[in-house]
Amino acid sequence: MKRYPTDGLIVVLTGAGISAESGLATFRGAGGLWEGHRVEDVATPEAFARNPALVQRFYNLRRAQLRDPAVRPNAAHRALARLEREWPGEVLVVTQNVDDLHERAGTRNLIHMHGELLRALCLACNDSMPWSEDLSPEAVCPSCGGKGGLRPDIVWFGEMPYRMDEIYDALTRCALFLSIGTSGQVYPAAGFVEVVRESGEAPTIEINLEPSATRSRFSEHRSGAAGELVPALVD
Ligand code: BV8
Repeated sequence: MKRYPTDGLIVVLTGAGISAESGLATFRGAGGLWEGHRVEDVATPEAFARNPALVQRFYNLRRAQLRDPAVRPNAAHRALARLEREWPGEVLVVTQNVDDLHERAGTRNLIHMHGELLRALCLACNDSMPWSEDLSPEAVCPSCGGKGGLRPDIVWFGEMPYRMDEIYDALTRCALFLSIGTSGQVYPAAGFVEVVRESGEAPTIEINLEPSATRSRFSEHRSGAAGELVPALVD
């Protein structure tokens, strides 16, 4: 980060591409399909109401993947954790991802704006709790005495992402904005670069295998694998 002589706030947005080299499938890599279903058709409250077993299976399979010892943080996750340790200013990672690879790499200042695969939400009392096993329609909430069923604590399409006030506050204050491994197709995350541009002169850098849908809004684009380009940038 020698090229950026500042100790200001760095905001880093990450998407599924940063976890691809850890073996986790991206959304659009498989053409946005899972077992023939469009993700946008499975990751919705309507899909869960219509066919809870299908939606639970979608997340149980992905949760089980996280338990696979072969799925580990990669060099990009580790470089961001090092940046947080070594940067003189604050570093905030805002991830669209629901995996726990940033935490396992050592990142502390982290917002999961789309929720977390390893947490469940009670349909009755709205309590969120750690949950690493399979979720079934029969699972009941321990907080409200079994009155409510449990859903994945995931932000579905049509639902409000988490901690948006904190995210927008950081975007308007940041001295540098990095976007890593996202196709820029899902809002409001895809609009974050605009918030930064409207707030001042902070450089905005996109690191992605290919130009994203919002590439033209970034001051710089670096094409390539996050596992190579993020450590190189942090150095
Ligand atoms: C909301 C949890 C309002 C689920 C997810 C029409 C136009 C514009 C917007 C909308 C519209 N209709 C509806 C909307 C809004 C909608 C939206 O944006 N839809 C899109 C599809 C058009 N958004 C919402 O509904 C959001 N909520 O707007 O609420 C509101 C207001 C008031 C009150 C209530 C509500 C909620 C969106 C959140 C949905 N949940 N995730 C789950 O994970 O199962 S989104 C899902 O997509 C994931 O979180 C994923 O991370 C995210 C974005 O995808 P990416 O991360 O970018 O992944 P993708 O595969 O697309 O791209 C990966 C990239 O990495 C690729 O470019 C690839 O080239 C690159 N790559 C691959 N390998 C590597 C790499 N790069 C570097 N290195 C590598 N090795």
